[in-house]
Order: sequence, then C-alpha cells, then structure tokens
Amino acid sequence: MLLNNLNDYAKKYPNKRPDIHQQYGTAGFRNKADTLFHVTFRTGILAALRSRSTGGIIGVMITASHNPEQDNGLKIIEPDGSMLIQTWEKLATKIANVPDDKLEQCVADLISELNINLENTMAKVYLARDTRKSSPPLSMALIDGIKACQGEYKDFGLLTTPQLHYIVRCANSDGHYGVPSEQGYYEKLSQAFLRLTTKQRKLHLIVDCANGVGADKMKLLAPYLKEKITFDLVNIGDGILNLGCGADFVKVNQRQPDSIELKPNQHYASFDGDADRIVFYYRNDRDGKFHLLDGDKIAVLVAKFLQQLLNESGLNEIQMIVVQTAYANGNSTKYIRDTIQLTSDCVPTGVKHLHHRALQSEIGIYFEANGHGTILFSENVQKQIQQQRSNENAKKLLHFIDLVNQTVGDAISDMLIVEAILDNLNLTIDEWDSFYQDLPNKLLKVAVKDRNVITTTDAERKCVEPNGLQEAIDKVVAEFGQQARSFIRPSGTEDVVRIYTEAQTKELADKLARKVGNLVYDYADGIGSKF
Ligand code: G16
Repeated sequence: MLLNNLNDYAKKYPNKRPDIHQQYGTAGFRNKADTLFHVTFRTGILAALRSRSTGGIIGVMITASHNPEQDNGLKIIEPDGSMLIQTWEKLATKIANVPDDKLEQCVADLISELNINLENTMAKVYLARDTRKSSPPLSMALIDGIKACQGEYKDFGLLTTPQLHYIVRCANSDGHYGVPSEQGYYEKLSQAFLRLTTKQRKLHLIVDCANGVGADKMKLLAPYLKEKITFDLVNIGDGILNLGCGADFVKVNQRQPDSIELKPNQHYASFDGDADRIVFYYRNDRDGKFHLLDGDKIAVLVAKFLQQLLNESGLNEIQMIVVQTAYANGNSTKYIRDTIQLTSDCVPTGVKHLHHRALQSEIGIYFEANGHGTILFSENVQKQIQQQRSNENAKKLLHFIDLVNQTVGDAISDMLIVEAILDNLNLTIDEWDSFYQDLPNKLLKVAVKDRNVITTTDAERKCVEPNGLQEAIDKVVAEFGQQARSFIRPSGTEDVVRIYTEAQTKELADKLARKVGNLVYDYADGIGSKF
C-alpha cells in the first residue's frame, strides 16, 4: 500500500477538539485556526486521493477569506479550477471527523470504495495560502498529509484564492487556458485589459486590500497596467485583516472603511481577505453621500455590456443568463428581467451553486450581492465568437473572455472587468449607479446555540425548521408594506444565523431586520441580548 507511515504522520496532528464537528461547508472548512491542524493534515490526504481518482492536479487554498484573522480554512480545487464536487465534500467532512485511531482504516476504506489504484496513479497537489499568521504552520500539516499518501506537491506560498484556481486550471489544460504561474496570470489579464480599453483616458482607482493577500498581488500587477490605470492601495497589511475594512465590511455596513475619506468623482473598490470578492463605491456629488456598487450592480453592468457586444457582432442568438442568490436586491432582479430582458435565476448562497447553474447556459453571469462572482462562456460560444473575429466587437469579446477568470469569483479580474467596461461604454460611476436604485436593505446576524436547527428551502427564501418560524416571519413582513421582504439562513462560514431584509426605507429595513432577528432568537435559542 502506498500510504506512507500514515499513523506516524497522524500522531503529529491529533484531534485535540473531538467535540467540534468540522464541516466542509459553503466554501470549504472554516473554524478557529487552532482547531484545524488535524483537519488540514487529513485534507492533504483527501486532496492526494482526489488527485489519484481524477488523474489531475488538485489545489488546496489555506484561507478563511472574509472571516477574522484568528479563523482559518481550506478550499479544495478540482482539476478544472472549480470548487470540490459535492460528493467529495461529504468525504472531506467524514475524514475530518473520524476518531484518530480510526483514521487509517477510514482512508483504506475510502481507497477501496472509490476504487483508487495506488500503484498506477500519481497524486499531485498545488497549495497556496493567505496572509494569516496560522497559514504557514497549517501548510506544513497539509504537506504532511500529501506526503502520507505518497503525493507530490508544489507550494506556491502566498496567492489570492482565485490565482490558485487559475493556476490549477492552466496546469491541467496543457497551457490551453494560460501559463500556470502567477506571472502568467498577470500577463494574461493585463494584456487583455490593455487591448480592451481605449488609449485616450487614464484611469485611477483606490483599492482597499482588507489588509490581506490582495495588497502584495496588486503591487505586482500594477506595473503591467500603468500606461492605462494606476492604483492607490490602502489597508495593505498595516492593520488587522478584514477589521474595519474589506468587501464584507463595506457591504454589511454600507459605508467605506474607516481609513478612507471619500473624494468626489473618485472610484473606490474593496477586496476581501483572499481577494475573491470585490465591491465598488464612490461619493455622489449631488447628495454628498456614499454609494455602494455591489455584486448585483456588477452583474448588471456586465450583462449590458455583453448584450451590446453580442448584438453588434451579430451573435444575439446566444443564450445568456444572470444567476443570483436570495441576497440579490429586488430592484436588480427587476432590472435584469424587465429592462435588459434577460433570464435570471436564484440559487442557494455559495459560489459553487451559482457556478453550477451558470454552466448550464451558453453565457452565465453569476454574482452574489457580496461581490463574489464571474462569467462563464461555453466552449461552443467561444468558438462562435472566434469565427467572427474580423468584427471589431467580436474581437472585444475575445479580449473580454481573456480578462475573465472563469474558474471562480476573482476580485482582481472583476476589478479590471468593471473598469474596462466603464471605459468602453464611456460611463461615469454615477451613470452606472443610476441603472437602478437599490431597495433599502439590511444584513444582520444572530448568534444561536446551534445554527443547524435552521433549515431552508426555495433557494433559502423559506425557512422550514424550526416549525412556525417562517409563519412568524411572514406575519412581521406583512406589517412592513408591499416592498418588504426577509429571509434567514444559517451561515456556512461562521456560527451565526444571517438575516436579510428589504423595505421601502432604510429605517423600515433596519426595523424589520431587528424584528426578524428577535424571532430567530426566540425560535432558535439565541445567545446574548436581543435587538
Ligand atoms: C464564502 C463563499 C461565498 C458565500 C459566503 C457566504 O465566501 O465563497 O460564495 O457568499 O461564503 O458566507 P456565509 O455562509 O457565512 O453567509 P468567502 O469570501 O468567505 O469565501
């Protein structure tokens, strides 16, 4: 058997907290970093097995993305650069929770159940990490797991999550998708951006890097783009990761990071800790206020641009869909359906669900309101566009496709996409913002004893358990007028229940959120004080 003294390795990583159930959730494993050493070691084993089972290179990213510095996590990447398939998520959870003394047997059982031939297959895992203090020691545990399974590994050190997704896809596609290196990534994106944008105007963007890995990566990217766009980088590691800054902070609090003073007519963007999400914002001259352009606004901008280019290239028959989640602002969905007349669909939270749905269309634009998303083009569509490449607009579409990281939501790629579209359409940020007006909304979280007592259906828009909670929510929502809406869902990345509300005014949305929050508190054993 090609398991390399698994038990000896495993002794270095005992499960010190068997009381904690580690679950491969919305975006992989997430927990306090000090509870994750055995999980990381076992993920190394699983990734090596997945590599043997698929015959491809597997990626593992060590990050807890938008969560606090003391958390960490693991995201496993399939050979095509997408997220781990769902059947293996269950295996990841199983292997992470098996008692120490049953680990070897569990691995042996998996090998036989999955028919993995250890003799004739090779295991290769690419790994990278974010800037958390716990990430380097966790990467050692991951490497030991890979070695215990006689796997090979390549450690890319610090990368953004989408960069690792990109490199894994490139490495598995014989260079068809691009050069499998960080430099290859910068070169592909910057070339596409420079080809897609005009020579006339110079652009400038202020980027809040959330004190995360995006800061170093933006410094490396900037020189490639300086003839067209320059950047001022803030929150580059001088403060605490994701604290008072970053995409999640800006989206949830609907204000700029504390460290930023908004200047008129200036574009601002915030990444999250591993740079897979982005939101834009600016100060509107007319009302002097902060305006947020989130994932919904990005999706609409992309949809309009692609629609225009497809029409002008004579490719208007191509089917295009926008995929959203229940968090999508009601007015964005209305705009997509009524004004630009595209199909929109709603799926559960987590990019893996959006990605899956987007793949079913010829062009699938997917963005979560939190700024996580990308655009997928089927092979067939790419061929059709290629055939039209003598047409200037089709040429633009090809550059656009090169600018997109089709593996997963990517803050850097999405940042360039937005700036390139605004430049092409000659739109100010204010004009983009005025496509539609967001319905006032509120995001709130409630800590409960066990978030798993909440179950949902209808793409998370209806709560099934605890019994009676949905009826109680419906009753409260009905008191807040026709435009009011609310849903609740257990978080997949932290121990809380999330509440979302929309209403005619901000005050009403806030008040409704507090009321629904208190219902969750009552029905699901809330912790701490009520709202
Ligand atoms: C992860 C997923 C996102 C999802 C978010 C939801 O984000 O990648 O697709 O929207 O979790 O988190 P929760 O389930 O806690 O609401 P990230 O940026 O942390 O990887």
